[in-house]
Amino acid sequence: MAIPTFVDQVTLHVQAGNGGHGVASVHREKFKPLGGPDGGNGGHGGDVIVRVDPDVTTLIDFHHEPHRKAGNGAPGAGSHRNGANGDDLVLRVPDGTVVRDRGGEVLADLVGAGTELVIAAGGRGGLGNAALASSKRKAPGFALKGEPGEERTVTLELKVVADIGLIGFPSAGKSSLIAALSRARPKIADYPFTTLVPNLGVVKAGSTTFTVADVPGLIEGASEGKGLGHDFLRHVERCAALVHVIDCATVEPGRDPLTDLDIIENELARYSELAGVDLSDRPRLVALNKVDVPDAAQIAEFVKADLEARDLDVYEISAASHAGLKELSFAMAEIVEARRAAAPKVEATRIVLRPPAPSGVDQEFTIEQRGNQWLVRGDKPRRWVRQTDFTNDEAVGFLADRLNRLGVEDELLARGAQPGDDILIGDDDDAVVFDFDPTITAGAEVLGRRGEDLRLEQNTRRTTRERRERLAAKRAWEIEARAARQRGEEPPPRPEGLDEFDDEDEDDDLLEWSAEEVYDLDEGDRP
Ligand SMILES: Nc1nc2c(ncn2[C@@H]2O[C@H](COP(=O)(O)OP(=O)(O)OP(=O)(O)O)[C@@H](O)[C@H]2O)c(=O)[nH]1
Ligand SMILES: [Mg+2]
Repeated sequence: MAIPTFVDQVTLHVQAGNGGHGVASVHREKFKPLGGPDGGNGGHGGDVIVRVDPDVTTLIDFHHEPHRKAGNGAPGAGSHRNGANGDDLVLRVPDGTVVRDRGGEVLADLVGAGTELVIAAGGRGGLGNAALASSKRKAPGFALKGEPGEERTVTLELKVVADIGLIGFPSAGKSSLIAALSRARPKIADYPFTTLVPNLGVVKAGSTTFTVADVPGLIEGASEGKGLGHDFLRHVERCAALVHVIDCATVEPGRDPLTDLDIIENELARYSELAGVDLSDRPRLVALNKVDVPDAAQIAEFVKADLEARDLDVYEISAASHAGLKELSFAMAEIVEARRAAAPKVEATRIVLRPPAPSGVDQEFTIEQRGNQWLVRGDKPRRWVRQTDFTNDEAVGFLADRLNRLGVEDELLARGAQPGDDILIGDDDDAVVFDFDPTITAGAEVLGRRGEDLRLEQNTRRTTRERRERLAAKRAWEIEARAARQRGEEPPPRPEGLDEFDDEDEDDDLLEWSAEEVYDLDEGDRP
């Protein structure tokens, strides 16, 4: 088969850029041995984006090059130097491209110039130790790793957004007609099914420019798979009008213009039914072709009145001699103009679509029990694990702290996880396994050593999260009380349960990583 001029479906493998690693570095200067952390952040990886470009009419580039990758973020460096962000990769696609995921689910139907979809998001760059420093931890000895960019396999499908569709029997002259009307140069031959994939042509009539699609020929029973079937009719689903190209010169038995028209209409009706799209409301034009052949001219003359009696707009044409083409193309233009005038005006805004997060859950994390294994899933836990350099204890401690703040440990305890259970975090295939080693006791019977009952102890120890919450509540109350006293008013009563603050509650280490710090890092804000 010749190189297809029109590729309408292609599988594309994309890889977004990886985030650059943050770096742990300490400023060095003569006579100043410990100058503080100065490790810069890694750059973000580039996204892979598909964007509608009206100048692109085929997906053929992706057919030739189905693997695409965006740029990686550069790693950070010492002296507060941040790595450069990776370049986004913008893939230009034709108007009307439908993007599906591997499972066939539609991610986006890209219509309108500039509409774009991020099909694979770049990995975030890791923070360097300078950005991780806080008032309490002045010199972190670790940095966060850059996250890997998303990898995705999608299919791109193009429904030709043609204004006019040419339909008819094989060899009726559809390709000859589009060649006569436009600069399209499809294969033309005197055997059936010359056209295997649709051709698009751009036609100008007066001041109107529009596109015409020439699709393969239809025969009786196409809806049952005869000939080339009828699936290619999806390319004319969005057409403003359909043009019946009818061969008036055929000598095949059982063929005549009226029968041909009925058969094609019947196949269109079957397609409408099976595909769930109504084509019956599309205006029809009839082009009686090959009138340069004397017999054909006679037949055309003869059936014209019958067709017009059916309220059809009929044109006697010859794709060979170009007779009647001007009238036909102006009739097409008129329908196209009417449809454009009726269509709601599309704002030229750039629409940016993002596929939903793969997990699709609202909660920050979910926990699933499998025997004495616990699977923790969620975007944040997964990302945090990827950012962690497991060869560095401090980095692992930072991860544990972040997970605690999110409430993972509390939830595990509440669900009955026992010390020593396996905690799996991340995706099924590359989860990281931890031993459950809770820092606290929520239920004494869970953690009390033999011979002890922690419930009897006066200071029931609280989880780190609870302690932080209590501390925050106390601080809020203190501020309010002070303000009230300044106004000369009675301070509000101490909140319930906060009457005895013990040493544990006042533990300054609680503020080592303040919640704001940890979460702000997470929103991608760079200091
Ligand atoms: N005499 C004459 N022959 C024509 C005319 N239009 C097309 N033909 C011939 O009819 C044959 C079929 O033409 P195509 O344009 O390939 O027909 P098609 O409808 O695209 O056919 P498929 O692609 O097979 O569905 C070719 O041999 C053309 O030269 C015409 O106006 N006059
Ligand atoms: Mg053809």
